[in-house]
Amino acid sequence: MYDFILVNPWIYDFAAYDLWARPLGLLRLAGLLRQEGYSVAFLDCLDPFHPELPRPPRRKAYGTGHYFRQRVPKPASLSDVPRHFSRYGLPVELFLKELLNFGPPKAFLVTSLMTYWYPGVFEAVRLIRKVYRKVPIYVGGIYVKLCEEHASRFLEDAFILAETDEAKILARLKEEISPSGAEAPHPFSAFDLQRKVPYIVLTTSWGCPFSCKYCASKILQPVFKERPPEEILAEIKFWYLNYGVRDFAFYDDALLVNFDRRLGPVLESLLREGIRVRFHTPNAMHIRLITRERAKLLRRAGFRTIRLGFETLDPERHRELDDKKVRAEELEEVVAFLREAGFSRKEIGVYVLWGLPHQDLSEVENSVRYVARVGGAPYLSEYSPIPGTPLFEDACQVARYPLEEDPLFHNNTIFPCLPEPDWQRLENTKRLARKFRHGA
Ligand code: B12
Ligand code: SF4
Repeated sequence: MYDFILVNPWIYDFAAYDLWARPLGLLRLAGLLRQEGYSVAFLDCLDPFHPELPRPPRRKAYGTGHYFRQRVPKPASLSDVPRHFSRYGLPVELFLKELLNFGPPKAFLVTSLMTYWYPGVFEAVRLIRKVYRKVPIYVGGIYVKLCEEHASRFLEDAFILAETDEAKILARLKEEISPSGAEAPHPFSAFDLQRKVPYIVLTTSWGCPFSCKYCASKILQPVFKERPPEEILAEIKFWYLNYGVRDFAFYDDALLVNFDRRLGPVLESLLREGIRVRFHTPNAMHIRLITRERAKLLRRAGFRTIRLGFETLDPERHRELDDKKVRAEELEEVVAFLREAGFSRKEIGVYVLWGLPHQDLSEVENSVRYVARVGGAPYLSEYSPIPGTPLFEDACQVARYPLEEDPLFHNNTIFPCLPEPDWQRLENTKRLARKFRHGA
């Protein structure tokens, strides 16, 4: 009997892609629990490598790729959105088979990510409860933290743990479940519980010193905390040497903050030791913190996917969003540093935020053109309203859905804050960004 089975639920959405998307919080907890002598198993609803999937999903560069998906009916409340809706991940029968194979544990730990992905969490809890009627189920993670009241209302069969501090989570679990005394294979996040390890995701810090009005960073991690460089280095080397991993994605909100005492020394050490890996930053980095020297070091150390948080060219919008991380004119210089260091346009993705309350599409298109003009690749990032953030109230006022009633309405794909979306015009703007990404 396992002490814990950790569950990564399905995604129900209009689109989903494995862009280095792993349940890092859950796999870190698994690693920490093993160090406390607990035996753990991992049931990954998003496993793209399950041998019994009806069709193996296509995998792409650097370990990214598609999930298996099955079309499901669109929620009635989203019927105005002209897109299909799918469940991404294992067919339900495979999930049940895995669940039975593992046998009942002392407890289940179910994670949650985007607020609007809660249907996958609910489905996992419902099925676990159907099979194992008495085993405690703990549910935590980002949706639970941001929408605790909603989770508590609908997940009556589970214990809701709206906590993001690892020490407090561990203390709570230790109070209730005693360890069987299993030996931990290593002290890092438990990626070895996956069927394959095509890449690793990690953070070097938690939280962010800035407070942009649309962002949940301060709610999830109120205090900015950093890991010692030696620990980060040891983690990268462990996966490189023992599992042959070459692709690493950082999940930090503030990867470059205090560069000279955290990321900088890690990269220098890797270079000194001849460790050749590729780094990716799907979560944006702070533009202002990239200097000419740092750009060169990032390149030499193997950074291949750069994403920069630019958001908009409009200084008034930056002020309104309390977004102090960048001024528009800083982008041009930093893209030049990166190009000089050897990054191609395609490798320098620049996020432009759209779908904000009261935002005109001409502002978005100007930003996209500007990014392309200075040599970057524009990536559109649709605004997702998040409860508890300062912008959420404005969002509620303009949204065409009751955002407070159902987190499904936070889905970025539906542009909830556009009172009357012109889907054709939105498509044209996407096309414009795509054209510039391909260097036109
Ligand atoms: C990495 C990341 C991504 C990855 C994918 C992540 C994944 N696994 O799928 C990528 C880059 C693809 C991505 C995309 C997007 N993201 Co994102 N992303 C993140 C980020 C930076 C890190 C998440 C993470 O792993 N954190 C680290 C781990 C350690 O923390 P954790 O999971 O919370 O776990 C802790 C606790 O919650 C707890 N815990 C976790 N599970 C469990 C289970 C139990 C039982 C218990 C007790 C505890 C527990 O333990 C951990 C202790 O440290 C967060 C911001 C953040 N700082 O968390 C945003 C965040 C989740 N993303 C967000 C947004 C807005 C988006 C996008 C909409 C951006 C855009 N406009 O394109 C897209 C949407 C993608 C889609 N398809 O819908 C928002 C949330 C939006 C929402 N409505 O929920 C966040 C919060 C960003 C923000 N700062 O506001 N994202
Ligand atoms: S800089 Fe990025 S992570 Fe930090 S508060 Fe602003 S949007 Fe959030």
